[in-house]
Amino acid sequence: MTKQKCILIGVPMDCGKRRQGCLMGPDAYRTAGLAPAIRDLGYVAEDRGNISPGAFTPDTHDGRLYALNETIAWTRSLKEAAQVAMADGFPIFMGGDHALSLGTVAGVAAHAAGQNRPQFVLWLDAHPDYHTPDTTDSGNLHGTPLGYLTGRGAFDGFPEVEVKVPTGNVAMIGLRSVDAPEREAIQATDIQVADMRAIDENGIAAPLRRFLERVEAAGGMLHVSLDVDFLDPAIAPAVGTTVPGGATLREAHLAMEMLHDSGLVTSLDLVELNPFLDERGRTASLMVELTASLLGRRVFDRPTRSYS
Ligand code: NNH
Ligand code: MN
Ligand code: MN
Ligand code: MN
Repeated sequence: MTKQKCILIGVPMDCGKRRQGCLMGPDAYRTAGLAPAIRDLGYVAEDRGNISPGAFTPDTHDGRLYALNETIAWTRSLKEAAQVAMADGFPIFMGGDHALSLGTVAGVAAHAAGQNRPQFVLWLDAHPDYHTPDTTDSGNLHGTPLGYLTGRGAFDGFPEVEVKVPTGNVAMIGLRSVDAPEREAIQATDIQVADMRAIDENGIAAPLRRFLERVEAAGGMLHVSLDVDFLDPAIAPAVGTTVPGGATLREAHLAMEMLHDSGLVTSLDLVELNPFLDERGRTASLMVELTASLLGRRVFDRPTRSYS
């Protein structure tokens, strides 16, 4: 990306699942020094404070879907905020759980359509989050954003997604916990998938490079949605849904470095950080380091200074 203004938006959204704590995420990122890390790289970093959901009828929590009304209210305000922020710079959404992407990506995609550019989405996550309200058995709406954004199934009460993200513009990297209805649905699409088995065999660079080439060829805008559980829980314990066997520290940094070098990334979600589950802030700090890599922090300019 060109050195532009980074706009930090706190999203203390915690209703996408039952386990609480993600509402502390935005302040954990501030405490871990996200804004100064960005400024060190030569950008302007503007923290716009925290967003709130619009008014909503309180949820009773006795339905199948958890906190449906609150999630819809967040989606409305986030979609609007994301669209506004896109016009001003490079938005970084400091979550908050992954349900926030229902709104952020909808807003970002609406902006891209206004620019006549296709929207691409990179989902870095242990999970595909490709459920619909009908297929989820947990009832946790953080498992549904990619279902919503691609126009899969009915999302009654949610704002209409005028600009859907085509499944062919989505890549999921890091998968290792996929529910049966998600697996079946994904296999029937052209979504690009690199599960952990593929990463073990071929590395993370190959599938990411392939995806970036497609974004570039299409003149697309690229939204990156980084779920803490993409990372191995040994290095990132502050998440409610730990799944062993995740990305290593170097796999994650390499992905971020390649994303920076591509110059294609136009918006970023940092999601699912639960500071209540962290160990001396190490996960929040790691997420700040990864964001710095995405924004261009590096040891040397390529090619590597090497004696070989
Ligand atoms: N697929 C599961 C569900 O729908 C888990 C989703 N949890 C996540 N997604 N953390 O990233 O409940
Ligand atoms: Mn997720
Ligand atoms: Mn996940
Ligand atoms: Mn499930």
